[in-house]
Amino acid sequence: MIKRSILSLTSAAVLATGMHGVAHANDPADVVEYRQAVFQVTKNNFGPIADMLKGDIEYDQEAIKKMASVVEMMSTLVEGQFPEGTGPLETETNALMDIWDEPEAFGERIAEFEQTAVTLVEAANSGDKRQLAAAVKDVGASCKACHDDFRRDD
Ligand code: ASC
Repeated sequence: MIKRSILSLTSAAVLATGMHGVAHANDPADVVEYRQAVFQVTKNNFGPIADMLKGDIEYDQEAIKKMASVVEMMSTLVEGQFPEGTGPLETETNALMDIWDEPEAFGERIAEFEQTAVTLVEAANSGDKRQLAAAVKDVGASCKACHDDFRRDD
């Protein structure tokens, strides 16, 4: 009896998750919300590393390692978050049409972000401040290059 309730609870949860998945795939606003959240988490974890290097906030090696690994994880979530139908013609977004007009160039920018983020993790784990500063510069340049070409200026 108890087993059966657990089973039906599980199927309810699976069903709910599945339904959410379908909604996510079909509703451009949900896709935009998700990708903006990814970039928000990226910013909230990348910014403090730069601030610590500048001495604006207290340097914390363990926090840096954690934040760098979050940035790296976020970088792996960008690919696939700009499907057809989620551009400025279809929904409210700062993403420029160039993303869909120049998918190869956009793909290269995403790949750059992923690569520089891996370098950031390596630098964070090394504990070498100069290596970290170089990696932060490269990640920042990758953010900026993509924003310059593919994000609407506010
Ligand atoms: C950040 C942040 C960005 C990038 C970009 C780099 O900290 O929020 O969008 O760095 O400004 O030029």
